Amino acid sequence: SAVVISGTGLYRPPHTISNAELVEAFNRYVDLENARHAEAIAAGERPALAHSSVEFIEKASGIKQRYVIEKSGVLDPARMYPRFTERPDEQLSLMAEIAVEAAQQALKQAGKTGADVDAVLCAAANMQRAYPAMAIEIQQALGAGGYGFDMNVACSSATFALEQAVNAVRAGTARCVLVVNPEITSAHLEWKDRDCHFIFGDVCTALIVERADTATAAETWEVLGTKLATQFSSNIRNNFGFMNRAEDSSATARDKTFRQEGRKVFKEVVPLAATHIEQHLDKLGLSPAQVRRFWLHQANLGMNQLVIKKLLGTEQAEAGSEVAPLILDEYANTASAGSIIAFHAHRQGLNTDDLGVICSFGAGYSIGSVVVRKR
Ligand code: CO8
Repeated sequence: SAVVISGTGLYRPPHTISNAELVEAFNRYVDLENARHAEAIAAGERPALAHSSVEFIEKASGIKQRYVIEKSGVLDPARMYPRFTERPDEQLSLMAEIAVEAAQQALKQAGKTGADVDAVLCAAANMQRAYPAMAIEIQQALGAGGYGFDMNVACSSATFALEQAVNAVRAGTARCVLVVNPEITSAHLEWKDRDCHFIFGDVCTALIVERADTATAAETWEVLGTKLATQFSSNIRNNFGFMNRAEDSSATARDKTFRQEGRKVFKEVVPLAATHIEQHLDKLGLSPAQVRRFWLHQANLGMNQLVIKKLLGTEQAEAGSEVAPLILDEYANTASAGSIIAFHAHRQGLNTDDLGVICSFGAGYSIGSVVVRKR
């Protein structure tokens, strides 16, 4: 029997930060820092920090706002990161809480309950803790059976998890798999760095994967194939980890949060992603022109435009149009959740047998594509 995606869910945090709000707080931080170090700056011992700008952000990225779970800490120029309260071990953790919300929506869409789930894959660019696995906490909160585990392939966590889910169902080791992507990017973004402070937003997505003959949802998407690839690069990197203490390095040092060589990433990843999709489709006997919709990773508008141009040629529709819907203007980059938000929010208007491609690309580098057909 075919393996299908039978439900999707989306947890959207309660707060938005517009580019104007973000830049205002950032510039206040810059002014405070420059005043604090005025002497060293005047003596040429330290470079002055530069202001950010709304125009730059929109032009360079296409991002207009982002959702965050906690806003006041991010916009506090004396802090510049969210304010979360540590929870006791007995309380559901924040990452599990947003995963459960997204999961419940996906289950509802699939016509299932937590008890139907027998595998939970929590796939995200960062985990709240090392263990016990977030997935096992989510499994318990939903009343699911079977097993759960966490996996991290940065921006490609969701597509890589989808392949694991499809394989588990195909092999019969699970009947109904929940994939969740809780991305609390606000906690590991460097909000004090103008090169990247605008890039990320918080969100959680969820997917239900099962066999077509167990699916009861009105709308299901057959997974025709998955293709994963990785190629090592330090151009996107976060050195935060359990070795920091033993290495006597500061957990607050710049290299312990997100950093990247944005230009290099742009240049290197666009051709990788386009070629990856082309080769995947070719292996399935398909061509890009036969695909009705591309749900691409949401990092940068220009990047998606180039990927689509390479796939479809210049006269064809652009990214941001119906063929490659854009959600990053509203959500910013949500790491692994981006292409799944696009799939969740923009799959209307497709008919039975229409083809689509979900594709992620990002840190690692990692690229994952999933070719689906509407049933
Ligand atoms: N305001 C004003 N000016 C700015 C700002 C700002 N905020 N930031 C930079 N500038 C300046 C620069 O200093 C530079 O000045 P100069 O020319 O004098 O040196 C000038 O503007 C141009 O800067 P850039 O060359 O950096 O600008 P780009 O046009 O390349 O745009 C981008 C920067 C938007 C970052 C772009 O390069 C990009 O989007 N690249 C692709 C990046 C990408 O897709 N990365 C994927 C990362 S996500 C991922 O894989 C998941 C990781 C795990 C999640 C982590 C969660 C926290």
